[in-house]
Amino acid sequence: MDQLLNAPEGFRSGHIVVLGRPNTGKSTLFNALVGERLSIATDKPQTTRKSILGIFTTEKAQMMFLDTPGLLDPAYRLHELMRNEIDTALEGADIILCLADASDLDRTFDSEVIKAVSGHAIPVVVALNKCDLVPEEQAASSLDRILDLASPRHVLAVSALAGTDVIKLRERLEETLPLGPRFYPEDVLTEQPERFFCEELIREEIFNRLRQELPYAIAVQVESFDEDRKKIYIKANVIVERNSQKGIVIGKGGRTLRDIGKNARGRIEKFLQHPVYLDLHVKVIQNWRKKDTALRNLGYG
Ligand SMILES: Nc1nc2c(ncn2[C@@H]2O[C@H](COP(=O)(O)OP(=O)(O)OP(=O)(O)O)[C@@H](O)[C@H]2O)c(=O)[nH]1
Ligand SMILES: [Mg+2]
Repeated sequence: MDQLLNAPEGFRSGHIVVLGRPNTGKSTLFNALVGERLSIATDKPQTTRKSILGIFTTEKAQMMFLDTPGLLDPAYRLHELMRNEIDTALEGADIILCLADASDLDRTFDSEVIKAVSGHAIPVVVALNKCDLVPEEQAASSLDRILDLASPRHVLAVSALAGTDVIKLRERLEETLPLGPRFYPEDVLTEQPERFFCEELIREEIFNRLRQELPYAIAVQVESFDEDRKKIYIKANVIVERNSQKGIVIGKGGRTLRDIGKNARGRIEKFLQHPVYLDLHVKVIQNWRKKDTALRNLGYG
């Protein structure tokens, strides 16, 4: 953000922080609002670990969306760092876009979420997501309850997955932004480097493929990214916490790792719009989720 770019009078801009409990559909909605699949989304809670910037620019406004990890009570150091990501994002927020899950309102719009969105001087917009999963009357009474509990500036029912009322929500956010300059050229979508997205696409593949606790014990680190070849050469390590997990990730005869690599390569090629050679390895770093140095080396915190 070196220079502010020319913008017409009346232009609006600002940071919109997407906040909510794990698995409420924040990343799915973030992608729909930005119009690009920048953030990985899976059916498992705690998919997002770092906040991700996604920029949507119109003639009238520049919306800088920040996807964040799910709000949870930290159980180990990685969780604390995830919590810090939310707090840091909130420090620079112009609007809080809070997500509740229409099919699980009590859990996703509980006292802690209400506390997290209360007491800010900035507007709060609540989106009741996953409305495709509940009858219309239920969604309507949930909207009333949200208004009763937290009196946000706006409350809207949406379905991020089906795309229902996502544009309406984006228009509402646009109107709610403060007047401000254009911070980024209009073709800029994000700030994170390509490596980061490669790591995330591999991690998404692992989340989708592996069961139970294993996805949570995994991190992905791109060790080298060489564009000076016919195919982009990417060497990436899948980090696990214990030797026994290494065997599961590799699978019988290396099959699981091969399948993860094959699918991830396809996704990365689509993302980079270029052929890729993906060199995937599995590495053990004992208890990396609990150790500051390991977490730092893996890009967390
Ligand atoms: N039926 C339905 N499912 C949805 C909707 N939005 C998201 N989902 C699903 O909900 C699950 C979680 O979505 P994510 O976008 O990863 O949720 P998240 O809030 O980012 O989750 P964390 O990053 O783990 O906090 C995925 O399986 C999505 O496909 C929706 O509007 N309707
Ligand atoms: Mg997410």
